[in-house]
Amino acid sequence: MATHRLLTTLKSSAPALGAWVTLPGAIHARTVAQASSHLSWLIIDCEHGLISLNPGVVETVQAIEGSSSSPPSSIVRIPATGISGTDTGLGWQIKYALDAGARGVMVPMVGSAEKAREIVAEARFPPVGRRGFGSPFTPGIWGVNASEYLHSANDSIQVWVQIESKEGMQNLEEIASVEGIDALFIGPYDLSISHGLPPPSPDPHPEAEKLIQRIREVTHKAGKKCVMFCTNGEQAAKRAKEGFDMINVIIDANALSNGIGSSLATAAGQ
Ligand code: 3PY
Ligand code: MG
Repeated sequence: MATHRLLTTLKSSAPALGAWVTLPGAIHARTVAQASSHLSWLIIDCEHGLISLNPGVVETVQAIEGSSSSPPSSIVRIPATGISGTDTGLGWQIKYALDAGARGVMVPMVGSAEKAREIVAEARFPPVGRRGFGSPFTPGIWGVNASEYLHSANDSIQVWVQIESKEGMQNLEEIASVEGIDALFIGPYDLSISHGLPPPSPDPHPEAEKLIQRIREVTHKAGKKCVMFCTNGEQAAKRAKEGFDMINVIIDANALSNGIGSSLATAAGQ
């Protein structure tokens, strides 16, 4: 099977650590990918980041894939949401991200099991789903031939749904039990504000924390992986001890401005 870094890490006992890529540009993505040997995955953020699905994702995935012999796996967060009753373009966006060579997709604000099933269908080839097969480029980005790609994509591609709304919390058990979903991803910012709570600053409000722990428990009970979004290494180390399987550690833009800011402050004697 065509494997990749995240799948290998998930087979070990250590949590798979990731980072967020919001800034466009192939060299930028490659620089992030090469920043740490601890990185198992990167989110290419087309929802709130500035990377376009076309052509931004193709360049970004290629830059990451070529960054080392065992590069972090590219997971594309598409702009369309999984809010119930909306037709937000999920289908073509998932197709485009996967045809660009991504190792997985993540959909924001998934609210129901029906939406989760729709996401699985768009991300998996028949007979599991309804993804079309046709890109002449995708197998080459993975370094396999077309037949190998077709036969390993369904098992190899990660499908993540974000739980970060009241609707998502109400339907949590049903969403967690949808076959073909690999992981539930907690977005603590949207989860907090959708419940009338202040956003994390940087740690979540105690009431939001209860929701976070409930998502982790329900996800694990359903036999799925749970992913937590953090914004610094200390938070991430704490979440690793709590048993999260995958943890986002940092956002590229914040790392850049914090690094420049703190060096300049030191130089200025502060
Ligand atoms: C959230 O916290 O809302 C997220 O989506 C994480 O980026
Ligand atoms: Mg969010």
